[in-house]
Amino acid sequence: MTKIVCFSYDTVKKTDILLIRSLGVDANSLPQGLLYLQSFLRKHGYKAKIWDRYVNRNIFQLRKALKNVPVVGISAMSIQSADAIYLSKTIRHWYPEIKIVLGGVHFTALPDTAIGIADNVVIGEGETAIKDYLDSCYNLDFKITRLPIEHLDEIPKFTMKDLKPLIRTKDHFHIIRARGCPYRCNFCLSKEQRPGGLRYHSIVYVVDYLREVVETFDIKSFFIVDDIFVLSPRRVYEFCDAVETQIKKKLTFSCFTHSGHGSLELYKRMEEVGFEKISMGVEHGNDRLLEFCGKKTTKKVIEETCAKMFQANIKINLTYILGNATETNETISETVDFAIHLHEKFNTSSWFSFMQPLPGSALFNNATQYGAYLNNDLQFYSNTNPVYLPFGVSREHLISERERGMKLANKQSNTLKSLKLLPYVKNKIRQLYGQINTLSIDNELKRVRSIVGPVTYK
Ligand code: B12
Ligand code: SF4
Repeated sequence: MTKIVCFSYDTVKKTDILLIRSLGVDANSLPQGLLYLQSFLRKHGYKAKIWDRYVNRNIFQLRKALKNVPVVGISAMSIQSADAIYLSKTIRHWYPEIKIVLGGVHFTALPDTAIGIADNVVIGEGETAIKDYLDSCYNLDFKITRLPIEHLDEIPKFTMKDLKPLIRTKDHFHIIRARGCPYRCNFCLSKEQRPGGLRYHSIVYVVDYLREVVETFDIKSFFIVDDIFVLSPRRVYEFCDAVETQIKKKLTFSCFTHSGHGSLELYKRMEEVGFEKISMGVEHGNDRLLEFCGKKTTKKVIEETCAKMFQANIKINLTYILGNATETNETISETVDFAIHLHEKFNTSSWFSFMQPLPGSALFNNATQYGAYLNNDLQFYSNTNPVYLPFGVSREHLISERERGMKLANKQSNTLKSLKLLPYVKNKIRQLYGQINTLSIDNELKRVRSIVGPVTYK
């Protein structure tokens, strides 16, 4: 398609679009989705800039940055949706002529909620959609859906210049090797939400990018945030070989696995090249619930997978969900007991979340069939506040069992603590820094909430 010039100043090369990541709870992450859009747009001749609200929350500076920008793209997960609504309305008020496009997992799940606050909404992966939107001079139907990009390497690597202002920590720098997951857990994105299937970047693409990040920012600790990194053993070996031969510095990695995937040899090989911690969603300590929620695994398989990682000398971080549909007080206790058992056997660390029926998940559509909302305001969804209660479970039991789990499934002996004094102190300093940062995010979120009011769709 020929590119139509929408603005007379196009030739001077001003910003074609400002991409904003909205604010929610903090996770020290990078706005990867927006970085992908920026790179893809650059390849097609457009200049996109990123405004990350986690980096800069100053609303007056944002107003200034928007001068002469024709289009704004705002990205949100559900916990960031209040901020996205606030930004849309505020920008519309400041600059009625600016086109506003909403995107990201929240608006993909609930596109109709963009009506009245934005000009357009992009459903699903946004690279081709946003390019077509700019190509058309903002003249597409309200809801824009395009096929996901099949070959991920078609999106150029993020440049170091783009990354520089967005890096807030050198710890666990996020990278992506693949998109997609073959499982369909009832609390995660449903099939309709991600039609693209499993796709990988080539090894050359990933390792070149890794090397550039290491050399430019002296970053040595990486978190590969693919849904399940170990799905294809061949690709994991390929990654390990490439890191070993092509990167001169000693790096550390963490990633997600899924029970039943990865042999002992594979985990040993991963440990050799620097994988020091692997996270796995266990979710439930009851086989019926593991089947019901879509994890397609059993307690036995989970334990076997932990045993392999433990033998390979990799630290194991396990996450659990309390309060899924069809749970009872007994199954909640079984989950906590299972977590304590795995902790005692494999020294795992454990994190317990209360179930949150998130837009885009199967549970969001049928939650009230199995239980009741305690609070359906998306702004208050968090891992530590129960917002949903299955019919067979009491609130008190849910809360007290989480406390028991957090205490006993993370217990560390004093001798172990004192032996690891340095990492312990480092961790405390990091926590303190995190708390200060979170405080200022919390203040901005409080302000936004008081303006937007409740965000409820159920
Ligand atoms: C990696 C990951 C994380 C990482 C990093 C998160 C991050 N902010 O970068 C960590 C582990 C820190 C994390 C934490 C959380 N996560 Co998370 N996470 C993911 C995961 C597995 C991949 C995200 C990713 O990087 N995708 C790759 C990029 C390329 O995709 P993308 O961001 O969606 O962007 C594309 C499109 O959405 C679109 N797009 C996005 N924005 C825009 C904007 C415009 C204008 C346009 C046009 C297009 C567009 O185009 C992009 C490119 O194609 C997803 C599941 C998934 N597969 O998506 C869950 C997921 C996004 N996480 C989820 C949740 C709930 C959380 C937490 C709230 C969990 C918790 N309770 O603590 C926290 C929140 C942290 C935070 N404040 O960011 C949910 C969100 C559900 C929802 N309805 O909001 C998901 C979908 C998983 C699930 N449960 O279903 N997460
Ligand atoms: S929870 Fe994990 S395994 Fe389940 S669908 Fe989501 S990413 Fe896949």
